[in-house]
Amino acid sequence: MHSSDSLWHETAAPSVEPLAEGVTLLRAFCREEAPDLLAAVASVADASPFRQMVVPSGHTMSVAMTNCGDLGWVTDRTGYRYTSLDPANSKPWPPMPAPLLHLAQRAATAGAFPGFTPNACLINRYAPGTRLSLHQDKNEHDYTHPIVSVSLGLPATFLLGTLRRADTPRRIRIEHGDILVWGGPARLIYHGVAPIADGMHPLTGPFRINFTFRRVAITATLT
Ligand code: MD3
Ligand code: FE
Repeated sequence: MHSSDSLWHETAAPSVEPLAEGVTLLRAFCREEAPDLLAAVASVADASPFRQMVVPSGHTMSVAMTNCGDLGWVTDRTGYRYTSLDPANSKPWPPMPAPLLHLAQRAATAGAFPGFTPNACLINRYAPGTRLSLHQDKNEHDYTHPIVSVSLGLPATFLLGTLRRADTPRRIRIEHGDILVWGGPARLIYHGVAPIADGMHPLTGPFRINFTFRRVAITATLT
């Protein structure tokens, strides 16, 4: 028994774990730079605050979202799409902060997708009890590029499905500083996030923050 075993998740060394063809889990990849990343998120949210969006059915998402980069993902009663303007203030989404962009590029390279140039970053904020139901990410209209997903704050159970919605997803525990890289044959798999457990994190308080970096085809943009 090591004296710090009860704190292993705070101290475990970074590792690279292939989860499926095209899916790589980079554990603890950005734990050291997390405070800088969270400061960058705060500056984005200053200009484009987190908001709960409405999906076409009329339901309001439990997860609060904002975006940075040239394009941002939005939903309302009329559908899902990418926009260059934040509908809440009619201004361009804030630029992608350099620490976020550079992290996405280093992670993509570590996940075997070198040369990744994201033009969109969706930022999700989960409070305890919130979840993201099983879905595919199809609004990018170009599936040759990977998606890089960065998780900070409260832990989550990630639902890793297959190309068929009906298949029971694997449950993967994701912690502060972990990064998932998805591409190639995995780009269109179904995925989601189970309801977040109650908790408090020293850096994020009662939240999990997730960034997903994407390369959106310019033809996918409506406004
Ligand atoms: C696999 N976000 O924003 S990130 C999303 O933790 C989203 O906030 C979740 O799903 C979150 O759309 C999961 C991991 C992820 C993101 C996109 C994917 C996995 C993916 C696209 C295709 C396959
Ligand atoms: Fe998704």
